[in-house]
Amino acid sequence: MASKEDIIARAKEAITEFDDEIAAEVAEEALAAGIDPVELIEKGFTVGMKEVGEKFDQGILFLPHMLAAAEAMNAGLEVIKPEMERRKSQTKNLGIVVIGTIEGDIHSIGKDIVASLLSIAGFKVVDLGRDVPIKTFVEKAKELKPQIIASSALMTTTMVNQIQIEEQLKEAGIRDKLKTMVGGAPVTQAWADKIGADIYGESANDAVSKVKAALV
Ligand code: B12
Repeated sequence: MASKEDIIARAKEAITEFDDEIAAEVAEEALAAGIDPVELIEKGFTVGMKEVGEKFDQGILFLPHMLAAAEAMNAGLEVIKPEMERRKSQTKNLGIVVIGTIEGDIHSIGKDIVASLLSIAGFKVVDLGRDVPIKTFVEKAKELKPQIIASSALMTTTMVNQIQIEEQLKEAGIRDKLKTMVGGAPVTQAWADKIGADIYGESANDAVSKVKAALV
C-alpha cells in the first residue's frame, strides 16, 4: 500500500494537474488507508490550490486553470464528505455559527472547509453561501442569535466589506451580543485587529480551536 506521504503528495498533484478523476481516486485511497481527511485537505489539496494561485499570479496559469483546479478539489472533497458527515453525528451542539463568503466574492472552497470542520467539532453551522450581502449577515444575526458571525474574503478588493459587517452589526445594536470571525487568504490578524473583528482564523483547524477557546 502507498505511504501516507505518497498519498498526500498525489492529492496535491491532482490539483496542480487539474485532474478530478485522480483527486477522487486519491481521496478514496486516503480513506481506505485511514488517513485523517482534514490532513488530506490541508496538506494535500489546499497546498496544490495555493500553488495554482501563485502561478496565476505570475501569469503562468489563467482563469480556466483556476476553475479546473477548483473542480478537481471539489471532486476530492465530494468523496470525503460522507466520512466528514459520519464524524459530525457523534458530536453535540456547542453553539451557532453563521458563515458566508462576503459580498462581491464568489470564492467558496475555503469557507466550505471551515464550515465543515466547525460542524464536525460540534457547532451548528448555518452556511449562507457566497457573495452574501452584508445585510443578510445582519438579518441572520437578528433571526438566529448565533454566537459567531464568520465571513470569508479571498480578495483584497472584497475583504474591505468585512468592515461593513462590523459597522452594520453596531448600527443594528447587536454587535456586543455575538463575536465576529474573519478569514480567507488575504486576511490577517492585523486586519482583524484593525477592523475590530474578535477572531481571526488562518486555517480551518485554527478557526475551530479559536472558536472553541472563545466559546467553550
Ligand atoms: C480557486 C480560485 C478561484 C475559483 C473559485 C471556485 C470556488 N468555488 O471557490 C474561480 C475560478 C471561480 C475564481 C474566480 C476568481 N478569482 Co480566484 N482564486 C482561486 C485560488 C486559485 C484558490 C482559492 C482556494 O480555493 N484556495 C483553497 C482554500 C482551501 O484556501 P482558502 O480559500 O485560502 O481557505 C483557507 C483559509 O484562508 C481559511 N479561510 C477561508 N475562509 C475563511 C473564513 C473564516 C471565517 C476563517 C476563520 C478562515 C477562512 O481556511 C481555509 C482552509 O484552511 C486563489 C489563489 C489563492 N492563493 O488563494 C485565487 C484568487 C483568490 N482569485 C483571484 C481572482 C482575481 C479571481 C477573479 C476576480 C478572476 C477573474 N478575473 O474573474 C474571480 C473572482 C470573481 C469574484 N467576484 O469573486 C485572486 C484575488 C486577488 C486579489 N484581488 O486579492 C487570487 C488570489 C489569485 C491571484 N493570485 O491573483 N478563483
